[in-house]
Amino acid sequence: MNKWNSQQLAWKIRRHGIEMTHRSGGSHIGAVLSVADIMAVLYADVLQYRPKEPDWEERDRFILSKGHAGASVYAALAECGFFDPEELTTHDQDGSRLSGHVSHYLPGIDFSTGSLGHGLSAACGMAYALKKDGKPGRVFTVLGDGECDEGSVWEAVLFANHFRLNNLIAVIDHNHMQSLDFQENTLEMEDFGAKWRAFGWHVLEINGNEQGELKAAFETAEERRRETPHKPVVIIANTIKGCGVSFMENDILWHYRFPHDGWEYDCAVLELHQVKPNGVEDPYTPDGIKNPETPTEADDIYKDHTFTYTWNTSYPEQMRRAKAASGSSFGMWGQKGEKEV
Ligand SMILES: Cc1ncc(C[n+]2csc(CCOP(=O)(O)OP(=O)(O)O)c2C)c(N)n1
Ligand SMILES: [Mg+2]
Repeated sequence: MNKWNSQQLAWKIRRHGIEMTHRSGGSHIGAVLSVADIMAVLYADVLQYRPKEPDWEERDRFILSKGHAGASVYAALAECGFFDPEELTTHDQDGSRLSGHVSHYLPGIDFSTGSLGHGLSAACGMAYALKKDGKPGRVFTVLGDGECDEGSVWEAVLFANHFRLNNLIAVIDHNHMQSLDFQENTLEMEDFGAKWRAFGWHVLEINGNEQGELKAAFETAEERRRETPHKPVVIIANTIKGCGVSFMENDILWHYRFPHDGWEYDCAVLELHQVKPNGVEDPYTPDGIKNPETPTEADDIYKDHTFTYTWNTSYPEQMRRAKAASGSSFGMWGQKGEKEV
């Protein structure tokens, strides 16, 4: 049905994400890389849609509530046939439909996002209306973990339970980081799963950069919502911010910084080329990078850029916990040597 399998699509999302932020000087590449596997599994394996008929009544609805990662949904939509992937190069530029945060001017986007804390509420409204009208579509939304600091998220969590919205599936991109620091240094959320459970939701906790785990979780979510038709489902997907480019992983610098000309862009592209799945072409640098620049000792790489580092003595422990929770470590692509199709 789909042109790409989820491994191929995740790679495409990452490669487009690097290019789009590189060209536009736009932010949030760390957030795009962390959510890439979630988006790929959704668009390759889970969501029901018709790219040439984006308003198809029976489609599943999707809202990327962490709208600052707009590049990820744009790349997924373009690669799945909603619009020409060439348009991705206009990302975040004057006059483009592809604004830095998600815009409903694009086919396949049902709701604009970027101001955090609204996607789940909108998803609740859609799920409620579909249920009330006896329509088949499901509603999926992806939130950031830092986004869950917003009070409106928890109002929506209550609402979904009260109205028994079992056609609603939320995914949290739990990368343990927000814009300036680790989540637990900003606003403590643990035990995150227990909070959702206490609000009446089915909770599944997985590694959100492992596509096998993601696929299994979406299947379980489908079973759960049929078995217990009174509960919404949340998948807490533990991820790594920046996943797929070793020097961006778990480094908060890459929330706002874009890959600059020189070693930042060259090394990011090279790393992606090392794990390019069969059957996928790189539309920007098909042969990789000839004579790539590499970082020197003086370059700002593998240093800590979190806000609280200077005073927070528990930092190394937090780092260890974040990595353990996502079941991975720095440079995971290189270590896993994945080349699946
Ligand atoms: C209401 C609102 N406040 C602040 C921001 C600025 N902002 C953009 S991204 C971000 C951090 C979000 O962290 P998280 O939800 O964990 O997303 P991640 O980038 O880690 O995936 C913030 C505070 C915003 N977009 N909306
Ligand atoms: Mg986060």
